[in-house]
Amino acid sequence: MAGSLTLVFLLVVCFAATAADNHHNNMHACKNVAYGKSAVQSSEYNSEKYPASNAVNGDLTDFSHTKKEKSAWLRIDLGEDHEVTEVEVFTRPNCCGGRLHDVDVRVGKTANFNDMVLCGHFHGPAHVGEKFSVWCPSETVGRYVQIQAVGGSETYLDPAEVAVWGHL
Ligand SMILES: [Ca+2]
Repeated sequence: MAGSLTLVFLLVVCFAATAADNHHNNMHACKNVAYGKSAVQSSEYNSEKYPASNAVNGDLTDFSHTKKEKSAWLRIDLGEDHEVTEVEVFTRPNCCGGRLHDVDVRVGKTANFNDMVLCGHFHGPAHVGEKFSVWCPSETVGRYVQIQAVGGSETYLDPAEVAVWGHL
């Protein structure tokens, strides 16, 4: 429930940002452009139960899940370039929020993490049921969004959902 309320709140923020952009004649709707898109992750803990697509299905009660490894990552393919404003990463509702720490969020026109624009870094750790947000530099455009652990230690990456707020 708390997660759903959070999503609604940030929709409002997103629309406010859209209104502020109107002086640029940017009338495109701001929306979660990751929803229902394809996603891949660095490894599969259980590809049937916890596929990468669970992170972009709009359901905060299920999650994607990598194996425990260094530099675990999740990459979303938005299908085409989007101007990305903000990325939100939601932890699982009932467990393991503390696994989410020392994470970079990047957006790029190619799937090469090192060539992507850094939108933000989350030091963490998060708490169960929490989410964190990063705001991309203005006019960040890309097709791929990647969440990657950069702390150097082995960790699972198991977010409940990743919302990417942007424009076409
Ligand atoms: Ca989900």
